[in-house]
Amino acid sequence: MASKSSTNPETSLAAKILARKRELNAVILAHNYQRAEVQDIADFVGDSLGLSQQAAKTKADPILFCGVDFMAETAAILCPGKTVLIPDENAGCPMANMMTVRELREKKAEYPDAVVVTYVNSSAAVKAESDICCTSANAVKVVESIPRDKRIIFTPDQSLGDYVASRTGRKLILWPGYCPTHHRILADDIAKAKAAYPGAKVVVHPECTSDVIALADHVASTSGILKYARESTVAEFIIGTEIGILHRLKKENPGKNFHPASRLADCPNMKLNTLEKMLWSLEDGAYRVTVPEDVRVRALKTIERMLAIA
Ligand code: CIZ
Ligand code: SF4
Repeated sequence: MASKSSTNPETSLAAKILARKRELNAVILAHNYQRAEVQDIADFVGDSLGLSQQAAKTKADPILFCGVDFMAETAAILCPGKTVLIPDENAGCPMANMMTVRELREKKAEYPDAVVVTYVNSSAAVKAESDICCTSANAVKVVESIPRDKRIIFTPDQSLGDYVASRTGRKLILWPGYCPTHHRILADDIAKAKAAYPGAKVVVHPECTSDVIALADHVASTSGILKYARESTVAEFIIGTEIGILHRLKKENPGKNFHPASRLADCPNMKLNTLEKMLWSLEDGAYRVTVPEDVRVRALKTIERMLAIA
C-alpha cells in the first residue's frame, strides 16, 4: 500500500516545488494574506515591504513572490537585475487600480504646493509620480515627518488616510480609494464578535472603515497585528483584517484564540496564488514582473525617502 504522503497531491506538489526551487536557487516569499499552504512552503512570510527587503538581501534569484502585483513590483524596484516572478498574472490589487498616473497629475495640478504621500498599495508608475511612500506600519511617522505648513495629498487609501489624519491631527487631501476586502468588515460584525467573546481584544487594520476602527483596542499593519498578538498577555483576539493572516497568528501562538471579525474579508486576488501555479511559475519562468528603468529609478527614490524616516 502506498504511504499516505506519496498519494497526497499537495505533498507531492510541495516536494516538486522545493526540488525546482533548489535547482534554480530561487527564494519563495509569501504575504501574510496568502493561502495557508502557500505560506507554509515559503522561505519568508511577511508584509510587502519586509518581503521586498528580504528579496534585496538574499543571494537567491529568481524571486517567486506570492502576493499581488504591486508587491512584486516593489521587489523589482528594490532588486534591479533579479528576476521577480508572480504565480498568477491576474493577482492585482483593486485599491491600487483605483488611481492612474493621469489622475494623480491632475490632482497635483490642483494643489501644486502639496506633498504626495502614496501608500505602498499602488503601481510603480504612481509611486514614481509621488514624493514619498508609506506602508500601514509607518504611515503616521511618514506624515509626521512632513513640515506642518505643507499640504499633503494622501493616496490611494481613504481609510488609511483618514486614520492617519486622526492620529496626527493633520488635514489631508484624501484620494477616494479603498480596499473592498477590508470594507466588508462591518461595525456590526465587531459588535457581535465582542458580545460573543467579551474578554477578547479587538485588533484591526487601518484599511478598515472608521466606524470599525473606532471599536478597536489596537489598530495596526499585518506585522503590527502579529507583534501585538505575540506580546499581549491576553489569550483571545477578534481580528479585523484579511483572513489569510489567521493561519500565521494561530501557528505562532498555539495557546491563544483568534476569531475573524468577518469571514467575508477574504481577498480573491491574494487567493489566486496556489501551489500548482507556484510550480508552473518556477517551471516556466512566468509571470515575470518588470518595471521600466526610468519608472523604477523614480519609484525607488519615493521608497528610499520612506526608508530614511521609518
Ligand atoms: O504592506 C503590506 O503588506 C500590506 C498590504 C498590509 C500590511 O498591513 O502589511
Ligand atoms: Fe488590495 Fe485589499 Fe486585496 Fe490587499 S486585501 S490586495 S489592499 S484588495
